[in-house]
Formats: sequence, structure tokens, C-alpha cells
Amino acid sequence: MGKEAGFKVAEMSVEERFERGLLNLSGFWSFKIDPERRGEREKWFEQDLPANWDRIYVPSPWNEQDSAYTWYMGTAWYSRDFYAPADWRGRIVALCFEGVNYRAKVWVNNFYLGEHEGGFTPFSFRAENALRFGEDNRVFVMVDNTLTKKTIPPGEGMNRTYFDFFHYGGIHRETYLLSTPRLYIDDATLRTDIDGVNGVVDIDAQIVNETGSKQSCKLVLKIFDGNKVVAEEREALVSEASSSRTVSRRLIVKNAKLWCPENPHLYKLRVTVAYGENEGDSVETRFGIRTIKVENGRILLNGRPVFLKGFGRHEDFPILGKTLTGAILRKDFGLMRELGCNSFRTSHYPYSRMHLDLADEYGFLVILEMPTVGLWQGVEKLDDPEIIEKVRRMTREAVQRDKNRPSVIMYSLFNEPDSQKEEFRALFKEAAEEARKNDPTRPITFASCRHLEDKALDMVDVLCFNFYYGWYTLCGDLEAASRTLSDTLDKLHEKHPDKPIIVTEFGADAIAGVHRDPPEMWSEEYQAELIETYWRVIRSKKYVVGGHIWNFADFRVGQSPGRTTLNRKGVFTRTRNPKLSVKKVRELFTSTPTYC
Ligand code: ADA
Repeated sequence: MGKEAGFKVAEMSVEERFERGLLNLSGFWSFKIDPERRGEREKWFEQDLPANWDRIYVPSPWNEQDSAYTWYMGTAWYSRDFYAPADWRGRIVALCFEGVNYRAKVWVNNFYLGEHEGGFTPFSFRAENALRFGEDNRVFVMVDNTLTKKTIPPGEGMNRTYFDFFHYGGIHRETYLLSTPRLYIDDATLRTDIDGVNGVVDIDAQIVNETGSKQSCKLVLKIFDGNKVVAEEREALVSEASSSRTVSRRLIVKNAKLWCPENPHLYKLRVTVAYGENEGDSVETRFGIRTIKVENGRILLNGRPVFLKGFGRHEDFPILGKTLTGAILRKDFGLMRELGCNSFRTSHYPYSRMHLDLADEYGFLVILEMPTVGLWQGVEKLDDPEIIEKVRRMTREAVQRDKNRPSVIMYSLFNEPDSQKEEFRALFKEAAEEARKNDPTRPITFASCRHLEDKALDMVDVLCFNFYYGWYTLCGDLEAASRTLSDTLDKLHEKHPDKPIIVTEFGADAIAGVHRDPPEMWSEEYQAELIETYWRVIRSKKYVVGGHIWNFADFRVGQSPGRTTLNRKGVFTRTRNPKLSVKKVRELFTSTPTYC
């Protein structure tokens, strides 16, 4: 094989890998809001930057960087210059965005590259034909975060959102340029299994050839445990001109260290394809060897039944808005670990890559939720083709981004949709098809607040419910709340005895510093007592396999009579100061085993 492909196998040293070009575009950009939407009409993207444009930091939403922008919803323009390295000439160059809320249109050097809709999933555009290499270039991004009944999530204004968190706008995650050779690895998918003491790693590597001619290549798959190679596969292959082919291979890791909360062991896969005179591309992805299954009313991690104890969270912090920096994430994960937490849901949208990188490292069991919240209230038709198309695309983008993560054990396809309506089944069916098409290995669910009226519970692998007895109903009456919760859970279990149940939301607002004896709503004491009451019921039900407190920390919301500038159901304040509940939660979580 090697000879025929004419590739000098022996010459490629074991350590060799090909570095992709990367240019991070974080920093201060020129910025201008455009409430009358004049920019596109007047072709601002073709003009020199007028002096009166403001400066704004990327990545971070515009809202809390200046009070002039706090409540601004609409169109706004970003622009900056960047130097494109001369040695990128002839390569593939993509302009990548990790997250822009909500709709983005992009121009480079007056060339229109494309547009994307959706605030929480990554997208990229090919830019090499627009770039001037070895020179300065200019990018314009028009961002529009106008909410409508057909945006996902939907709404009608900053204070009329169909969801209960602040509607930030802007480029709130990393933006960068990525360059590869014209023969490159477009995707690498991993599925892991366990065979006795060994780990089974199935890899699909997608190789794209845009060199314009047939290439003899060398494909090298290596699995690293730290710096040590623990499994390897090398082979020669021919890549036809203008082709995209997927190579599927199985590697065995002997005496594998399984990924789990108590030992979140990570391996690294490196896929390298080399061709021509020392040309080539490499991609690396961390992964864990683990299995996740739903069987007999249990969620099995590596064959053992697990109990999820944790939180619904939000990406929210003063001034930074949705852009949780590494330091804040480190703080949060340290606090969650210290509390004995082993799980969280990415309520109500896919969180940043960095957020989930830490989940992989800390061994947290994550329910990855799509940005499909608020599909109730003013949404006329849930099975509207336009909504279905967007839900499918956002689900695909989210699953494609996080499919190789050990921490992601399940997909939540919706939060609190109008699932008491028959038409929701059609929408759920589409979203489930899309999720399973992109990743058949993980169970799917959605967070229901319709409980016994719900029409779609038979369609999920795991039942997830949000409950607020003792807060929105049975106010101040925790005994009644406890009874009602217990009865409702039993009735739901009766309807679906083979499906495990997770209580994905329960909690109470507590204004930090408000204390009442006896406990009453809005006080820290009431929050702590409600959490304990719920936990007692949850732990009394063998078929309940998890509980997530709403919420880890207070977070910003729109203006409404039911909210005091923040949703205060956090057990921590917005700046991560503990409320009384923290002590109680530590007691409850540390006395609840992960394996049940
Ligand atoms: C809902 C919703 C959350 C939050 C919560 C609350 O269940 O899913 O986003 O709004 O209620 O605090 O009322």
C-alpha cells in the first residue's frame, strides 16, 4: 500500500502533527447600533469606518458594556481590521463564530460571506477568496437580535420574551480565523464502548480533498493517555480529487480507565492525514471511554445506575452577560464540586465549549439542552415548517459540536413547550429524528411542565419535569407541596413505569439577606426549606433518578412584576455569594450517593 501511494511512510516521525493556522479576533471592535436598519441599505460594509463609531469588547454581549445599550434590541454593526498571514495563501481559510445572538450577516473586504440564525451554536464561512494575504483586511458583522414569534427562542421584546432570562445581544463567544491545507479533516466522530477491561473506540474521520488532484495520503489515528500512545492505526489511502470520504476504524484501548464522576479520565484522539511534500492536517479531540444507557427505569453509566444531583444553570454574570470567562467557570465548578454536585442541565441553550470542557474534566453528568425554550404562549403553530427547520438546524449544530464529549449523557430537546398540545408531537418527532440522526448513542428528553396533561411523554427515553408547588402554587405551604409532588410523581410513574424520572427544576426565589422566622416566601430560610422538602420526596421515590435545583445562581431577566430585576432562585447570588441554602444543599448532595 505505502509504496503504491508513493508516500514515504518511514519519514513521518511519531510525534509529528500538523498545526492549523489560527487567528483569534477577540478584542475591541468598532461598534454602532442601527435602530433604523440603514446599514445594509447604505452598504456600510463598503465604507471606511466613520469616526463616530463606538468601541465594544468581543466576546461579550453589548448590553452591560454601556447603559446606552442595556435595553437595546435590534440591529447593530461590528467591524475590525486584521492581518491575514501571507503563508495562508492557497490554503482553506474559515471565519468562525462560536456564538452570535441572534442573527449574523458577515462581509470581508466588501465580499458577502453569508448569514446565520441562532445565538448559541457555532457557524463558519469560507473566507479565502475574499482575503488579501500578507495585508490588512476588514470584517463587518451585522447582528440582529430582534425577537419574533418565529425566532428560537421566541418573543416580542426585551420585556416580552417567551423565556425567563435576559435577552442579550451581540458577539458573545469566540471569533477566529482557521486555516487548513486544501486536503483536510472536516470532522471526527467518536463512539466508545466497553469490552471487558478494554475500551472500544469507533472513529469516523471525514477527509475532504480540495487540492484539485488525486492524492496519495497517509492516515494516522493515535490515542494518547497523557503523552503515551495507547492505541494506533496507520494506513495509506488514496483521496480522489474533489472528494469527501469518511474512513471508519475501530481502536482498542487495553485496560481502559473508564470516564466517570469519581474518575473523569480523559484520552486524546489525534487524527492526522499527510500528503505531498510534508503537507497535512491534524485534529485532536479529548474523549472519555464510557457507556450511557437507559434500561429498566434506570440511567446506566458504564453499566451502573446513576443518580443525578445538581442544578439548572445559566450563563450570566454582571457586565460580562452570557460570556462566562475561564475564571468564573473555574469558580462555579469549584463551588459545584464542593457542594457534592455531579450534574447540571445547560438550561436553556448549549453553553460555551469552555463550559463543557470543564464538565468533561470535572466528571459532571450533563444534560445538553437545545435553545428551544419558550415554544408556548404566543407561538401560533408549533409544527410550523419554519420553526421545525430552525429547531432541526439548531439541534444538528449543537449535537455536532458536543457529540464527542463524555460529560454529555443526554439531549434535552425542549424546555417547557406547549406539550399538552397534540401538535407538539410533530415538532418533537422532527427534533428527535435530527438528534438521533446526528448521534444515535444518547438518550433524549425534554423538560415538561405539563405533567399529567402532557401528550408527548411516550416519545422520550427519560422523563424530565419542572415543579413549583410551594412557589407558583400552594404558596408558602410546603406540606401541601410535598404531598402534591409525591402524588403527581407516583401518577406519572404509573403512566410510564419503564422510564426513569428526573426532577429538572424545583426551587424558590430568595432575596439575599432577607431572613424570616418562621420561613416565608422570598426569604433565604424558605428557599432552604423548600429544597429540603423536595429532596426528601425525590429521594423517597426509587424511580426518580435525579434532581436539579433551579438555579445555581441568581441571573438577570427582563422587566416584569414577578421579577425583582433578577430571577433570585439561585442558591448563590449573581456574583456567587452563598445564600443559606448552600449549607443545606451540601448536606443533601454529599449524603446522596452517585450510584443508586
Ligand atoms: C421555569 C423555567 C425557568 C424559570 C423558572 C422560574 O420552569 O423553565 O426558566 O423561568 O420556571 O424561575 O420560574
